[in-house]
Amino acid sequence: MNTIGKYLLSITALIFITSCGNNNNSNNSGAMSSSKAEKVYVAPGEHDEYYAFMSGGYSGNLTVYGLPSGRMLKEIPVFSQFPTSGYGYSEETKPMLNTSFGFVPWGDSHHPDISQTNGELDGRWIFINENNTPRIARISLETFETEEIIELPNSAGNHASSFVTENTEYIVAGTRFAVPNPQRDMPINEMKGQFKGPLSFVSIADNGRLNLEFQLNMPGFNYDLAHPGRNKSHGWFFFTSYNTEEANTLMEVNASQNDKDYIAAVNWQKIAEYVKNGGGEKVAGTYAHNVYDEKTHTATSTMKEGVISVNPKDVEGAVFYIPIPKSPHGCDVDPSGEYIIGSGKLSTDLSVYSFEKMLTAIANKDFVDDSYGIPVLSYENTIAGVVKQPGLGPLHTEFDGQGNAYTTFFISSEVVKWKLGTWEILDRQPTFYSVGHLMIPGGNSRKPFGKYMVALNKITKDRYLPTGPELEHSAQLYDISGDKMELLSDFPTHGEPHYAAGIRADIIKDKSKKYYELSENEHPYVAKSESESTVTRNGNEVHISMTMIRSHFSPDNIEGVKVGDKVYLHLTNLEQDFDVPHGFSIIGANTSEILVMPGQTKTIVWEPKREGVWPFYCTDFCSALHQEMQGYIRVSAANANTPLKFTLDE
Ligand code: K7E
Ligand code: CUA
Repeated sequence: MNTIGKYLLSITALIFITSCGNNNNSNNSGAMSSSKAEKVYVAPGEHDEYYAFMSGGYSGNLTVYGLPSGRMLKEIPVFSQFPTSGYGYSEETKPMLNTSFGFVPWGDSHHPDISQTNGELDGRWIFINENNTPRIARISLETFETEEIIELPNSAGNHASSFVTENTEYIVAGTRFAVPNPQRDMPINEMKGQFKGPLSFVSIADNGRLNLEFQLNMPGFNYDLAHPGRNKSHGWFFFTSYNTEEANTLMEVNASQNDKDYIAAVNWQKIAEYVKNGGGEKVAGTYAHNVYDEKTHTATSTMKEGVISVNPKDVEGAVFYIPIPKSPHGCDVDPSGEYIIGSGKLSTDLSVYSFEKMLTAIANKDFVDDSYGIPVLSYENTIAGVVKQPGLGPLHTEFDGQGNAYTTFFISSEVVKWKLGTWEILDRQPTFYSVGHLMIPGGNSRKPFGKYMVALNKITKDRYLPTGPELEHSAQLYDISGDKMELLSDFPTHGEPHYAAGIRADIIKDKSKKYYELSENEHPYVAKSESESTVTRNGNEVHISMTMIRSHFSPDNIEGVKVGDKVYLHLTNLEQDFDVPHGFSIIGANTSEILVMPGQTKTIVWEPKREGVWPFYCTDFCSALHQEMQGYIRVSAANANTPLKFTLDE
């Protein structure tokens, strides 16, 4: 949303300035503010009622907050190396960041979405997209660790994901940038009709395993956001697109020429059936599929080749376009599955489409046009209603399960509550400042928990103490249990949370893993007790299986390592107790420390460059004698014949 943001900022600087005025804290005094404080106060030792998972945007990660307190509970590394835990630095996790472009240490994550059963959040996994090097990740909500990352070939700018269908059958991913498919060397200004916009359909097995089933090779527009149908519209997916102009330069002007762009309505069940019956053709496409195994504590990366591509014209009755005014962004489906809300960023009104009317128009072959062979339905025959002049720059809509919708307006910097069916505006509340997405826990399911709403704001300005030119972004928590939305609190968020996913805490908290069973550890270099710790040499490779327990390493003195060796330190944390990690670091290592959870094994590589006696230590304050948790490795000259020796207390 950065680019959109800047664009809208530049064309509407005046409106923006007025909306970012100094009307903050207007109703925060006295008794009112103390009753608000009570609503967000979670006493020491007590737990929050909801988890909120915020995308990290350009941090590539996912952060976990408690609601209503706004306390940050954890940062989960997903697409970016994370020295705090060693993710992407340890030998076991480096494969997670492998791609067809090689090792990519960073990602841009926008939209988390929690798995569902029968349209309700089930709390098994959370998925999140990566925009820049198109990928989707699956994170376990038992371990809060990234377990799987699949790359999406032939796609560029995986923005319209990772939204899941109501039984977690599929995640779809759009391509934000139209690109040649297959990629090839060609003049950019010949893109019209030549570039494509493949939409990827990734299936999810019962054990969570992701599989790229097929890609729908759509015309070369930019597919921006998507949501699955639910309830009555289950089986369909809806994508907003922009740049139906197929412009390739000065997009802020040239991609805003047409009065209307399209929502693509895709009957994925029909296409899945078609593919199951042998439809589609296998086209080129190289992609990495990375899976983390909880037993070996190790990830493997497999490079895959080829993907089934479906031409939308080949599956009759599966793909349609619905006209939508002026550069749409958000595309949201209400809990009943009947209403599809498209937010034209430059439109003054909000268009709401009817799923039933769409089906009728399709049955009557009521088409007004076709675009590259895809039937275009009429606006008039699909529109359910229009929310008149709700605000400026609508982006995203969520639902409370009580028949109300909440839409964010970036330019007028507010959230507007309106009624589904009557389209009347019920309330509006300012946000500070320039809200992007909003999140109601479960807001993307059949059963939202309509108690809180979080506005995810782009600009922070004067809300907190200044911290130089860069301020963390800001979230605002609203109580939406009454007729009017009530702003309760602000809290800073890390990176750029575009979207977030919330869930009632009791659905997942009791399943949260406390430690890994040492007896189930199948890492090839595990040492399950101090007596199993070893040092072995194989040419110039030295493998050290070392244990950690409060408050020493075994072994803690090692000799016989030489300059030019490649030393693999395999660390096993012997603790079988909740929340007792140990860390490991050694001077001269060209990697981060690693943090090893109880029962887990992790490896760092150290290539000693100079002779000497080099210390290592535990990085996590684990006991009163944490500071004593240390040791030495003696490094001799490359041609020395110092015997290999390792001891703990001689
Ligand atoms: Cu609107 Cu990436 Cu969902 Cu940003 S996107 S706000
Ligand atoms: Cu182990 Cu500090």
